[in-house]
Amino acid sequence: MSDASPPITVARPLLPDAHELLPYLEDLIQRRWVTNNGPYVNQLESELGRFLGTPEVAAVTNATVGLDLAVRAVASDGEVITTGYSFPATYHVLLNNPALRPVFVDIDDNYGLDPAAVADAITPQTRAILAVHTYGYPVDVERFEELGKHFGIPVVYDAAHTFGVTLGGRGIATYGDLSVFSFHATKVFNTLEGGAITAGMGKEALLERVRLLRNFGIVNEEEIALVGLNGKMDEVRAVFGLVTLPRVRQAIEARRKVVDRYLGYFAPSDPEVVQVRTDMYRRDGLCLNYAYFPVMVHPRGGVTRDTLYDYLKTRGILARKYFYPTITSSPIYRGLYNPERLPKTAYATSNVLCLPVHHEMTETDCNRIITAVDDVLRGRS
Ligand code: T4K
Repeated sequence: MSDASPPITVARPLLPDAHELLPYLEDLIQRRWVTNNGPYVNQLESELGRFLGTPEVAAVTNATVGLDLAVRAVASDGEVITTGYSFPATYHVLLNNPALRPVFVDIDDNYGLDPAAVADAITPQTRAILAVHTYGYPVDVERFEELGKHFGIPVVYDAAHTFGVTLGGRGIATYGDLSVFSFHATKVFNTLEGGAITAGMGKEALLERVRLLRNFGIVNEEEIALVGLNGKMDEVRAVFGLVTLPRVRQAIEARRKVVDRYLGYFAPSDPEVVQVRTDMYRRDGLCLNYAYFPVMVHPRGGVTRDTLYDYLKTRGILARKYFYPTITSSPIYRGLYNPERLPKTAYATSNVLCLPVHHEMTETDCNRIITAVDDVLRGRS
């Protein structure tokens, strides 16, 4: 494949055809109701509830604001135990709230918050746990449920990557106290920018608090109950979501084919050199959405993540160093954590590369990527 081939990006938005949008846009323009809990947002919330297997959903303007709202709904001050191995949105929400103190603990082998490390970090000041289902791989939700119950601490999931993931037939949205999904253009399901918050089983009342916080804390024309902010989704983005949602299962199936091709190449490789979480794809009862395909490139194999990234780029393959930079690699976070406690976070920050996965990728694209990776790993680059 020549370098003149079009670049393959790490992600690509799932978009409707323009003609599908027009009747909705004409309707909302005629109606003159374009935001503030409009009918299309309400409809999208109902349809998302059915898709995610949860009774209620609160749509938000993006997942970053959604995380802020979810954390505010469960914790007004004190410590929040979280991960530094994530997109900055996760921990910036905590760092931007002067009443909260993030306590960073390490990740496990699946890149998620390690429940044992969380248990060790719980103190009388702990007010919440904020865990991320990184790359769409669920964290150990059973163990977090036990911890939450035992210590009386709410568990919030950053579910930005896990749209449509199920465990034993149960939607990932139904675990913990609250979950926050991202509908950014690069995600499995998108509304250009956007997101949603769901409540865990038996925690539905929390969503009322979230809805209040999402609308500045205003109850009605006479009453403000909470110091909230503006987290609302508008009608245009809701329309994009409504038209796109019926296509998501097909898009996930297209992603699965890409990942199967990657696994065909990577699964037999030496995990001392290059490692993928093949176990995740074979786990009984776990239905993934194939959001990302992280590859750990162990530098002891003679190749580094960065040399692989650079070479792929020369071949028009735009893999991404998700997640780099993180708290362990950026000087601005110095003093906020103990580096000795985060060895896996630091290692993953330096050595993980996410290969492109999206619904428009063809078999030819996959072969082009696998050939380029193989060139690097076999020293032919
Ligand atoms: N929690 C976690 C764990 C997250 O990963 C994220 C966001 C959040 C919370 C916060 O969610 P939001 O507040 O965003 O809802 C992207 C996304 O902007 C970000 O949403 C996402 N995670 C993160 C992992 O990736 P960048 O800076 O890498 O995106 P960018 O612009 O480089 O796009 C990546 C590729 O996607 C491009 O090379 C091409 C393709 N693309 C992108 C856009 C925007 C398109 O084809 N079309 C597009 O419109 O952050």
